[in-house]
Amino acid sequence: MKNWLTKWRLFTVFALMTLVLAGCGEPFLSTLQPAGEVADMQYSIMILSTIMMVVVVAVVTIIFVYVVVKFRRRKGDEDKIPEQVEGSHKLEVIWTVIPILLLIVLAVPVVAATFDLADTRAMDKENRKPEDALVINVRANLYWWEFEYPDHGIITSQDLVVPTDEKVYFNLKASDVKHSFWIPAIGGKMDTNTENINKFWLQFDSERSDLENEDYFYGKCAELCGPSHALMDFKVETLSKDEFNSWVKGMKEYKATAEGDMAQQGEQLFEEKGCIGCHAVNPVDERPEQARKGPNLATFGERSRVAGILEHNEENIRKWLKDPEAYKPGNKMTNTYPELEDGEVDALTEYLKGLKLEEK
Ligand code: HEC
Ligand SMILES: [Cu+2]
Repeated sequence: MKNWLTKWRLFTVFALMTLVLAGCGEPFLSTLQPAGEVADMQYSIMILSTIMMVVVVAVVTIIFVYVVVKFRRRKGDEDKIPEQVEGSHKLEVIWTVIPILLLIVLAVPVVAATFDLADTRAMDKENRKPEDALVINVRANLYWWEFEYPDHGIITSQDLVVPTDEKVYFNLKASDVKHSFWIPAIGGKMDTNTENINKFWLQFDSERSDLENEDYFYGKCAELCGPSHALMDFKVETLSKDEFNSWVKGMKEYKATAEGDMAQQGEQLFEEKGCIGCHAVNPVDERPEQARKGPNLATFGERSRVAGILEHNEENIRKWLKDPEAYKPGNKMTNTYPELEDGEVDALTEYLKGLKLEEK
């Protein structure tokens, strides 16, 4: 009876694991469906090492079964001792050389790829021009992301916008605790630290960026950083070079506006309630980064998510402003402003919804 129970318990665990793993594999979020040069490289190394592991396991299993069958104790032969191979020179050499060969086969592409991925000379070049190599400074914060385009003097939050089919170079750092920057379908990940800047590059493939159901690739924080770590998501929007250039132009000229009474009331509240102390509403923000305590809200009206996670609609904006703690425990906005009346929430929501790049 007990035996039977244990067996079924194990079965249930495996069945559940299969179910959970079946949730992986969305193209906008999967290492197994690479959509860029870096992800391709990492994927092929994964495949190579998996094949090698499977071959090793298979060969060892076959030898094991063969030995068990061949050398089993037979009736009548109970006292017979088979030939002893301890210290056999030949065998020792064989099983030392094979792993060495396997390691070499694995090491050569891994080391080559490592150097390739770490090659950020283009971004450090003296007199680098923005056309040669696009550089983006990523700053990870509890629990939001900031993307600064130093060549263009603009800042975005939560939504990373990149051109396709070219190398994009990243300076990575964190402003509070260690986080990790990861776009599963594109490559990575790399830690963002508080005490130094890590650098790497990624490339976003135009063809494979044509996602069927999602408009965006998903980015994640891959280093446990606090209660809302799992909610520290960002989106990646991929644009052709031309589209990207006109986006940059639009962002440089962008000025937050409030149209209509309600939105203007919201704009006023945004200052009175101290929101402006943490949130800029324009992409050109020359304050030092310590002063940028919350996500830049420029173009917030056209984001696909509120706070990186909630679907972007009026109701969710209201809910977030009323009680951010309910959606992202431990976030740095909770309790930093007086409680808002319903009318105030309405006005603020109207103002935020109107922060758009379009039709400007
Ligand atoms: C002490 C600084 C601070 C103040 C004051 C503050 N916020 Fe925030 N806000 C933040 C932080 C930090 C986040 C990011 C939370 C997260 O995602 O973990 C945030 C997130 C948001 C978001 C979601 C942003 C996004 O990118 O999706 C909105 C909208 C927002 N705040 C509006 C407001 C409004 C309106 C006020 C004023 C009533 C306000 N905030 C006051 C720090 C602040
Ligand atoms: Cu994090």
